[in-house]
Amino acid sequence: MRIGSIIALAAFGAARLVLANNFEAHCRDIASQLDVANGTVWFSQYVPGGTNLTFPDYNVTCARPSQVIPKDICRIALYVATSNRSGISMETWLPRDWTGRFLSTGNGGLGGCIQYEDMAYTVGLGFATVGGNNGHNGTSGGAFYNNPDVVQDFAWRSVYTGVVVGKQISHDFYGAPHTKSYYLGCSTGGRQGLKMVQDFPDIFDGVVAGAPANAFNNLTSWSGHFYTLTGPANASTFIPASMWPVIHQDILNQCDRIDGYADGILEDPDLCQYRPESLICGPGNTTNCLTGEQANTLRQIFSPLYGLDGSLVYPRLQPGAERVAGQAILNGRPFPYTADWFRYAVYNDPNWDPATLDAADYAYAARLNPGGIETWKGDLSTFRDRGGKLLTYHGLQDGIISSDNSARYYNYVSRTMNLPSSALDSFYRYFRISGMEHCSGGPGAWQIGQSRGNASLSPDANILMAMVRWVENRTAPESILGTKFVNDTRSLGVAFQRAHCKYPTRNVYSESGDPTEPESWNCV
Ligand SMILES: *[C@@H]1O[C@H](CO)[C@@H](O)[C@H](O)[C@H]1NC(C)=O
Ligand SMILES: *[C@@H]1O[C@H](CO)[C@@H](O)[C@H](O)[C@H]1NC(C)=O
Ligand SMILES: *[C@@H]1O[C@H](CO)[C@@H](O)[C@H](O)[C@H]1NC(C)=O
Ligand SMILES: *[C@@H]1O[C@H](CO)[C@@H](O)[C@H](O)[C@H]1NC(C)=O
Ligand SMILES: *[C@@H]1O[C@H](CO)[C@@H](O)[C@H](O)[C@H]1NC(C)=O
Ligand SMILES: *[C@@H]1O[C@H](CO)[C@@H](O)[C@H](O)[C@H]1NC(C)=O
Ligand SMILES: *[C@@H]1O[C@H](CO)[C@@H](O)[C@H](O)[C@H]1NC(C)=O
Ligand SMILES: *[C@@H]1O[C@H](CO)[C@@H](O)[C@H](O)[C@H]1NC(C)=O
Ligand SMILES: *[C@@H]1O[C@H](CO)[C@@H](O)[C@H](O)[C@H]1NC(C)=O
Ligand SMILES: *[C@@H]1O[C@H](CO)[C@@H](O)[C@H](O)[C@H]1NC(C)=O
Ligand SMILES: CC(=O)N[C@H]1CO[C@H](CO)[C@@H](O)[C@@H]1O
Repeated sequence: MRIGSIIALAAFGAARLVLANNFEAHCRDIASQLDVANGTVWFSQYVPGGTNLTFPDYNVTCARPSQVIPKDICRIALYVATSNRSGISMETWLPRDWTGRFLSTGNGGLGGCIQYEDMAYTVGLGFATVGGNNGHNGTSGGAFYNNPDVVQDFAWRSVYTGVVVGKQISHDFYGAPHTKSYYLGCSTGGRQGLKMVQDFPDIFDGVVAGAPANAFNNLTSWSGHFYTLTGPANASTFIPASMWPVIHQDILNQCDRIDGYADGILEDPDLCQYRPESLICGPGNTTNCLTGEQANTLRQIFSPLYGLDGSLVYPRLQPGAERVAGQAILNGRPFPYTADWFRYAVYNDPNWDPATLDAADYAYAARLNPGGIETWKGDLSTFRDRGGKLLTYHGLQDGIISSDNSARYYNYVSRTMNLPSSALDSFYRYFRISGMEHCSGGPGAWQIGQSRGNASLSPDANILMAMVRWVENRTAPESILGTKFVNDTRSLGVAFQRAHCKYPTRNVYSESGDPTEPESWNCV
């Protein structure tokens, strides 16, 4: 291993010298020189740093019409067939200031969309970066209809193919193999990262998987079941949008002091057993309050979901996440990803009605497991044994994917591998990010370098650089320092910082000191 690394580093140094002078010409020529199995190279293009690239052919539902490129890169776009009826569009961005590192980005939702902003972030940090379209274009799941090969691309093959091809292109371009290989993704991107750790344990040295959509079929059942709880907006069980801020405040009233300090952020929502009956309207009162029936809806929303046989389908929505959930999954409309997944991947029936979703559907989808998408294997020993490192993180105010599922998976791996946290620590660490919504945003110190944004590049405060330090310098992160900027704008200054704890520890205020300072909190 060591000698291999030294040779790779030496080759990498030589390649840098050769490339330094003729980067542009080499980039122009590379398209015609590449030989990619099952691939068609569309073009290679030198893009100077600062360019605002536009993507006129890119599906409009992806809502990514342009991207500013931070550093000089060689951009290579291609198509790779994955079967006789499916394939991926992908891009490889190769920075002039290459660190020797390779990185794959992931996707989101049911898309269909190369995440150019993540590619820009990581080429800016010197990674040779790939991004793929997950086997189809756009945000809907319509492409799964009558085509299980597209489902397979979505479940694992797009990322896997992108990595195999991207590493080859990077090698061909720089004339040297990469030194270390990384992954960065959130949501569906988090699931894709875990899928690679589980099924292709030798393609990455370090995987950063945020808010992972694993247990995917069950997650999709859970997301869809809220519509069957709330009903449409005119149902007596429905909770109107105007009530979510009121409910959020009531939850804070009941639970915000559990961590020792009332700042609108629950450091451990697991400890919050919210009692919705406190909001039931008194006689003659109809404002900012709930009927008993609505309180029952709320009670069910904050309860785990069980199947026909009593087995757990998916954990509860965590209290604190209701403002985002109110907009995304509790809005009185069927959840679009659930509708698409069941229509096009599970039942292959465009007329399937999401209002009919029930426990028999949950069980059927979990058993069918289209494309092997569940991503719930608990034995990560192959990944561990070849030195792989896994960091997961999850916002504790995630109103789309319950963060309880990330703890559930961590504990499942612990039981499956028969390892306590002290042993998992050698290759797998999970950080709970208080006050963070789905992948980003929220009232907490949510900037942790998980994506483009304004977090520091210090490994103590940037989860990607923490991973690089872990893989390359063997220093594992004990906490992740999160930053909250005033109005989420860097130029307005830092509002506060908090060192997010490694699961299963949780943050508790020390009862003294400035609560905006990380030193005033302890992981216990
Ligand atoms: C990049 O170009 C697009 C399309 O012309 C434009 O809408 C966008 O504002 C530009 N971005 C920047 C940062 O200039
Ligand atoms: C190319 O595609 C064929 C058929 O889809 C497949 O059998 C083969 O494994 C692919 N080759 C590579 C290198 O992926
Ligand atoms: C595509 O390949 C499958 C086997 O993977 C085969 O059954 C099918 O006939 C092929 N379809 C076409 C159109 O070639
Ligand atoms: C996706 O879009 C690209 C253009 O950006 C196009 O070349 C490709 O054929 C499309 N793929 C599919 C599966 O429609
Ligand atoms: C763009 O994406 C939408 C939503 O996924 C899809 O319905 C449409 O067919 C796509 N358009 C093209 C040209 O691929
Ligand atoms: C809700 O509205 C739908 C039409 O949008 C109607 O069919 C249904 O009867 C209404 N239900 C109630 C309880 O008013
Ligand atoms: C109505 O009930 C809510 C929830 O208990 C309470 O906050 C509010 O003060 C009540 N309003 C009146 C006028 O009693
Ligand atoms: C998914 O739900 C089924 C019940 O529908 C359950 O038996 C199974 O254990 C669940 N799987 C996961 C990964 O949660
Ligand atoms: C690894 O350690 C060396 C020596 O202390 C240092 O120069 C380098 O920046 C470190 N790299 C990372 C990624 O932390
Ligand atoms: C932050 O945003 C709020 C609401 O938009 C605004 O009232 C406030 O002035 C902003 N603060 C600063 C320092 O810009
Ligand atoms: C200075 C600054 O605030 N820069 C960026 C912070 O991150 C957002 C995206 O998360 C960018 O839009 C800002 O330009």
